[in-house]
Amino acid sequence: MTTYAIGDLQGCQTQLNDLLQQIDTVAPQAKLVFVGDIVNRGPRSLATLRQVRALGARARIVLGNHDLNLLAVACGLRKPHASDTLDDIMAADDRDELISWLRHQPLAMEQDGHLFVHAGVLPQWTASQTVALSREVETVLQGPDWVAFLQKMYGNEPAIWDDGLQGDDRLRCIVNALTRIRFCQADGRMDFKAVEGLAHTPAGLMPWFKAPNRRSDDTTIVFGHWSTLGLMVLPNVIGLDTGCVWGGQLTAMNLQDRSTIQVQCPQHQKPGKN
Ligand SMILES: [Mn+2]
Repeated sequence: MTTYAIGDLQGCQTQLNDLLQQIDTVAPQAKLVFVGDIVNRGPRSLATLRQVRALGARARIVLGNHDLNLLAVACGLRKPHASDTLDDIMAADDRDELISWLRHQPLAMEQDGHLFVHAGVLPQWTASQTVALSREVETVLQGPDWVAFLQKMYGNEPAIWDDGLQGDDRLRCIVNALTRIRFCQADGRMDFKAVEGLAHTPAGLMPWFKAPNRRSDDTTIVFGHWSTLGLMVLPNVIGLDTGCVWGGQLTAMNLQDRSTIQVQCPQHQKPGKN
């Protein structure tokens, strides 16, 4: 069975439609995995979320930082950012069902020998450990205390992993790695300032997937989140955020032969935000 991994949608539902039609032409019934940031910044967050959910068992997703932001806005913890485009979801009849569905999605998952995350993986984690740590977050997010958890989720510390981390610090570190990381130090200490591509790598930092002795390097990791990186294809690393909301493309990759399908997108947001 063919599987296509699909980069950040960010509410670009017109392009999602185009892309799905093209996939159906070459591989009808192909399985789909979305690498997160389904919503926000683009023009059609509600329609995008509904469409991905309606794909049912054919599609799986991992949550991105914008998807978590939607959950925080939906439960009243955060005010929408000026460039957020979540109002149509907030006003939708099926809002509660959509939010509940989103809240029950994973932050990391393995399928067909690939590990899927929105942003990245810390060098201390194996692929299976990454999924187990993601489960710790999912258990809380899907449980009765999910609003209290979201309230404590935001913040940049602790920026470095330690197996002994506990409670909110532990969950925050896991969420930040899986949904926000781009660059880190050699020891895996996360940086949250640099948002440019590899040509602008700050001194002392490296992309998370180049960290030395990364314990997940025996597994191909598929991720999104980093539009300034563009399409990144290495033997064991596939970055798929090609910046559709910024006027780039929406990219799908066939994970069997690594062929791509891309849809060009109009620019909905000016670069400079993430
Ligand atoms: Mn993101």
